[in-house]
Amino acid sequence: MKEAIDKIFKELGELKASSQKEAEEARVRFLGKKGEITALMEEFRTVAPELKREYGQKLNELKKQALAKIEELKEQAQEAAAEVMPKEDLSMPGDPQPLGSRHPVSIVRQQIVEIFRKFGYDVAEGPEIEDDYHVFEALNFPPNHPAREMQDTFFVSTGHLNPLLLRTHTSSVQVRTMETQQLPIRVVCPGRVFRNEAISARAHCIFHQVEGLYIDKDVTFADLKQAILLFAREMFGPETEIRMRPSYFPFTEPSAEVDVSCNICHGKGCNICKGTGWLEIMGCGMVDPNVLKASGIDPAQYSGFAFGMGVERIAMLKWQVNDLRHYFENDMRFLSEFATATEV
Ligand code: 2NM
Repeated sequence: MKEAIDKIFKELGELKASSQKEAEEARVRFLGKKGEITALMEEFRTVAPELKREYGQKLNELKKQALAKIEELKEQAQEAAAEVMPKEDLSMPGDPQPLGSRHPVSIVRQQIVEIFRKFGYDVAEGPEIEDDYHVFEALNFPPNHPAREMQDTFFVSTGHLNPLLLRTHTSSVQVRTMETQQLPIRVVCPGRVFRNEAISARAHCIFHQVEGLYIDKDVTFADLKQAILLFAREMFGPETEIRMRPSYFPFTEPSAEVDVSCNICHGKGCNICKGTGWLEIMGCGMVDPNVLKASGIDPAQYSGFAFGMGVERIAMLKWQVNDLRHYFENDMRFLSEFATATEV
């Protein structure tokens, strides 16, 4: 019996387990119902009385060591398993990654540009920080025109002849086009513009414009009217009619405001068109000879038309949004309304 006890002591010392399962197998082998130590405990009953004390102590010690060793092996196996097993449950579905969508202002700007591109217009962009010359001087704004005042324009630098400012319209890009491009010119200029205005349901200090310019020999007001009519029908539907009302801009003569027929009430009168049956969408006119001259184009040989529209305004009409501020607040509940409205 003594040898058997010593043999198990030795085996316990060398015992290893690479998994919980092996550790459990070792427990069964030594301490299970038919285990080696259990068998020795049985045998102990038959040991001669004078040896009982010595063997009893040894057996108790052996059992204690076996229990401790197996416990240790189980803990080691568990730690090793935790290291290779990720803590996350890989069978769980992934984190949702919601797709973004285009901003409604961006959708409408692209739609406007795309219509004119189809008509053969190029697209031009230019700087948002401009100089007085390209925003006002070259566009026939008289020196004391109110648009040049601090309360209308954001200035970047003042105190000299050609101050830097944030452009109040994208016409400055068209001046740069007239200065550099060969004639004839057909161009649309989309972009951000800045005006020092109090923010309200209908005005914002930052908004977006698309302006257009067409210069060639013998361009007439009839060409302007037809271009605007075709645009309006592409944008608002084939039934759309337009009307023009006389207006004034420093850079065009004659000038007009353009209305489209209200395609919500079809002239019956609704709260979108304020009962008039018409919606104002843009300004336009024949380019003033002074503007052509300033950019080196001979008004005796060439004539042209120009137009400008606010993208937010068109977007408000298109989607019947009654407050411009929705387009700047980036409230997800508003923006997600346009999640699928990306087609042009
Ligand atoms: C408008 C209305 C009328 C316009 C004029 C020019 C340029 F550069 F040719 F002189 N660009 N855009 C224009 C004309 C803009 O916006 C309401």
